[in-house]
Amino acid sequence: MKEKVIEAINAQIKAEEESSRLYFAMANWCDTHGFPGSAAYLYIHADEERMHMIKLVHYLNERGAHATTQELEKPQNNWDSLQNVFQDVLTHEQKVTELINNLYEVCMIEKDYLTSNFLQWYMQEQVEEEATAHTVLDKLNLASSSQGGLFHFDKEMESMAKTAAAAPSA
Ligand code: OFO
Repeated sequence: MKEKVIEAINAQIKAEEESSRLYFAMANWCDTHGFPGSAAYLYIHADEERMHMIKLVHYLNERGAHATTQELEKPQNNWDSLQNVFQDVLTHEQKVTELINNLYEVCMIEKDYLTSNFLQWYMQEQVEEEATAHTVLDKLNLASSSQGGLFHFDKEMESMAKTAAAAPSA
């Protein structure tokens, strides 16, 4: 594999692990602010990001390169409200989409068509994750305008967490 592609994938490995830790920190915040359903959903999201990281690690190693374990940024730990948490989820997913696009571009420049093919899975995943983050935020904005709305929103997040936990992992 070309060095530039290896470097770019290692950078994405770090980014996926940082995403996992950010969602983990958000889950902890929800857990301690009366939103157990949102916490359950975000704990699962944290696990999924870790799985995205591991998938990249295996890919690099299988192709004869070497995935590296890197120093990570400390994630944010406090938010002003549940709305801020889920707004940050959306903003973060949009940032990850940009990172995946940039990674794809490196592969195209380096003519690494196998890796660009491998990245299709991540691109599809980003489409789904951004769409889900938008839907969740819309629901939360609606819920926050009615009395008891946040309680019901949190219950809905609990059932989304159950569905996600039951889904086969990719
Ligand atoms: Fe939600 O992002 Fe990983 O890839």
